[in-house]
Amino acid sequence: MLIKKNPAWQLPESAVTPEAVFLNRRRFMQGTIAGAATLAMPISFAKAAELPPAGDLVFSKNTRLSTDEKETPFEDVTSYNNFYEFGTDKTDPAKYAGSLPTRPWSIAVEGECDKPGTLGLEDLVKPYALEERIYRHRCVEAWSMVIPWVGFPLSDLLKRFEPNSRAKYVAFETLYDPKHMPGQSSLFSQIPWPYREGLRMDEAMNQLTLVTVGLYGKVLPNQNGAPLRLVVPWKYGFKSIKSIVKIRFQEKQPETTWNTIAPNEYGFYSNVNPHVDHPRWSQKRERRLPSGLFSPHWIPTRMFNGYGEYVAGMYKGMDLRKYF
Ligand SMILES: Nc1nc2c(c(=O)[nH]1)N[C@H]1C(S)=C(S)[C@@H](COP(=O)(O)O)O[C@H]1N2
Ligand SMILES: [Mo]
Repeated sequence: MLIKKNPAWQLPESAVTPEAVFLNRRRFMQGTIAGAATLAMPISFAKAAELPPAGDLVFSKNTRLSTDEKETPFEDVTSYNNFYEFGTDKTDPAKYAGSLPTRPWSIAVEGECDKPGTLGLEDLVKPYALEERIYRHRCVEAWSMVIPWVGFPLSDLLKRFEPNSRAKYVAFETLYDPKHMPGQSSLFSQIPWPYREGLRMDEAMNQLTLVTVGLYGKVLPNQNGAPLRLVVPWKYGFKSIKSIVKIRFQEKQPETTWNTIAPNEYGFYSNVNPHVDHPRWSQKRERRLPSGLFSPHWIPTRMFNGYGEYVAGMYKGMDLRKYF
């Protein structure tokens, strides 16, 4: 079984304390405060997640798993989006996602597990202390951002449903709501809704894989996948599925949206890989946002988006050209 009780990498509970309460009011303090003061706090103060419909979140910073690269401004992160349920233009999600009702919201967890069930958003999120992780985000279209996400490890959530030994993959589905998602009712849409994604079990349990409920210290804006989305930072952005309503453990590799539409262009794995080009463009470099006509800000793309030390081991012996 892939599930360990107390993996060594887990944030110590002592790092999750009411310190977070004031950490959250502190975009001005860039350093880390974790350390002596935090360690002295009793673990009983560990804060369960509270998820208001909007506004500030309470969290601690995971500096170990955060990059110190310059963050992409909030404005770009929330106005240059891919969320085809709301249209295919980068500006469509910010224009149209605002009216999506994200409360009440429930998530069904089913398939190869001993404790399946459907939970309301609040119950699903409540047991977990939130942490901030500043990750690189690399879209398959060759642009990238640096985003301070707020969330908790997917592994912690999945364990709770007690996946069985046949659970080799995890499948995810986005909400289907054509009334509020104009892209789903569009006659021009080529996408078989709902949007679907999937991970191999070890990828889902990897410490980097984050269930995300916020960014820049605030509740996730709708255009970024409210109320709850995945962030898988070593894979192309389309693996980071938004506005999730269903999670299913399964023995077979899940069918995923982009792989189904164009299997020769978008693989199931879709690990960021500068050595395997997209059939229509190079993946050797990326435009780091903010990026302008006169300062496009091209930078080299890194294997596994720079997260190789955490993830390369999962692909040992695999031909990453074949399993792209
Ligand atoms: N449901 C759904 N999830 C999705 C998408 C989408 O169209 N629908 N787009 C993906 C793509 S291509 C990217 S790059 C990221 C963008 O996330 P962001 O807008 O928060 O930067 O979301 C991913 N998740
Ligand atoms: Mo993307």
